[in-house]
Amino acid sequence: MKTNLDRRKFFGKVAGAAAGAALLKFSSPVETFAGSLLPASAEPPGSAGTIDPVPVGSPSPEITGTYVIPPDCPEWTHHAVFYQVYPQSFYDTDGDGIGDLQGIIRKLDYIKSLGVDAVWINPFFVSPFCDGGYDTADYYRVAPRYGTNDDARKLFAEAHKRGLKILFDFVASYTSMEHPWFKASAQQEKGKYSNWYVWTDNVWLNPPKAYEGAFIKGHGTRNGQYMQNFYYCEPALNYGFASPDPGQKWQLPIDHPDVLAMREEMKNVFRFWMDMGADGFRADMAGALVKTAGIEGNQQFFKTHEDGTKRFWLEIREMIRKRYPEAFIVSEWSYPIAALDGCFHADFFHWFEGYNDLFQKESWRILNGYSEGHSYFDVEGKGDVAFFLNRFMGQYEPTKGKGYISLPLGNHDNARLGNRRSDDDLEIIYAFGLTMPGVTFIYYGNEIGMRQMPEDWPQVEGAYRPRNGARTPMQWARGKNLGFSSAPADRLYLPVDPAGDAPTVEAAEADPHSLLHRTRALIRLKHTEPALAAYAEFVPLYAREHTYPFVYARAKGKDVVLVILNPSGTESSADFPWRVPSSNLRLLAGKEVRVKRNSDTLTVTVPGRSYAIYKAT
Ligand SMILES: [Ca+2]
Repeated sequence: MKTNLDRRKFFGKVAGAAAGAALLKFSSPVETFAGSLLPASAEPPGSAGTIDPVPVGSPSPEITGTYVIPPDCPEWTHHAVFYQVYPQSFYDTDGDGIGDLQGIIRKLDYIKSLGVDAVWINPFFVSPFCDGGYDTADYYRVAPRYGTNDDARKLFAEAHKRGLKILFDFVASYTSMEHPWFKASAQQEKGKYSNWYVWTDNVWLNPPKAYEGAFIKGHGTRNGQYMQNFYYCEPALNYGFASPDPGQKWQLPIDHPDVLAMREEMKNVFRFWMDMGADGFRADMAGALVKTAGIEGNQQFFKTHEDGTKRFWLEIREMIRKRYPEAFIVSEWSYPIAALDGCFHADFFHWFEGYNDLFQKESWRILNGYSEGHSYFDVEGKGDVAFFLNRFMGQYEPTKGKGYISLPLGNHDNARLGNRRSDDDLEIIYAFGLTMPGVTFIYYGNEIGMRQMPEDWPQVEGAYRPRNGARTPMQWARGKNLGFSSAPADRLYLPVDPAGDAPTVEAAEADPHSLLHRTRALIRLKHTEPALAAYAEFVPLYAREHTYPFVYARAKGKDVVLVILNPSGTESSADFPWRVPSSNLRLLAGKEVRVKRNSDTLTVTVPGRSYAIYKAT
């Protein structure tokens, strides 16, 4: 098995240092990152990969206030909060039971009122919807159920009027099997599109074992087998093979002319939406372009930093630099070391087991049958934040100054965070998500505490559990379909939450203590506190195995913010070094905790299910 991971030394390395930034002082030892490719396994979406840990928890963490601003991240992203909209479930304006682009336009004022900077919209392109629209059948046209290209143009313009940016969903690694390119490639006759997808050259001979389970036999008139992504209906576009096997002639090199032609077409797709007014994109399965022996399924998200995959994104990034300098691109790669290496401005870091350890470790919470254990953010208080942090630091330290890591606050592939959690529990999670370094993404409805629907919920368009229970219609107000649509209830994309006390925007707006208002306050904090800039220093102060609370500092110059989180149900205390010149702590959010200062040590005693964000003044 081969590995393409460098053994790199990160100590004292400062890349692209911006004005005002001093040399970084690493207070926690990050010596080398040494990885190995994982054994091949076919895991379904929702499973997480292994990220090698790096030990953290230096005995004397230093808050220095030093930082490096990633040179290419536009100004507007430095304190940015994004709102994710799942278009089919957001707001339906024409009564067909499915959300639409006009619906998003209609709700832009609400989105703006949250205080967010930008919106990421899941795919809204022509599709047979075998996988909720990720299976694209025409990259250049809005799906009729969502509206028209003119609606998209209007959506971009209306968002811009309000100072909001819009990211589209760029699905570059596969298409729908209904895409005309794939239909042409499935024909016996050779043509322009024959090599645009990964096909073997013999239907009877199985591909090498490394690709077991990745190929579908017996489709079309072509003699061969095509490579799928997760679903059979999602054939992989052909970005070539990192090291083509000479014994397998069908494996094309990454610079094969047909591979290059396909890549050029994908760049046209990118320019098409950018020129229409989009402000960037989120890249689906960004690490999974170039194929590598031994990496299958979800494992393609991480542990892959094949030069060929990176090269494609580097070319996109170069176009952004030249043509769209205000744009922002974020990857679903979950391997920041590769994704932020000149390719993306930010990377979603959620397909790794440390993320599960935060929010969804319990099997009844993740609902994919692959996990068991305890989330750190759970009232039971049996979680382990050190497990998460060790893995986080292993990616964070070497990517400082290169781009932003995003730990999303829910998304369309995971169970809702509101899964047997109270609003108070969710607020602690959001306090964490909005004070960690990097940019924050909030999944629609989480700001009002929308709940995960039960396991027997209808499964539509490839949304098997837990996805189906997390994609239900946005809950706007009491009354018919909770204000989502005027269609009969049985025609809705998915049924709305039937609970009598299902949270709604209307009720949340009216209650000054609602989760919605508390979330807005936390979003505001991320914008106003210099030390909460995406690039500001992050210093874990107290993060012990199976212990609460979790305490860290953020700092930018003399601005220092102290974050204390205790999601467990019982009071807990911690002492940690605290060497900042200012003597007072002013509460910015949460509830006061007991704080005792003893020369260079701070002792905090934190009630159960509470948090505090302080500013050193
Ligand atoms: Ca509609």
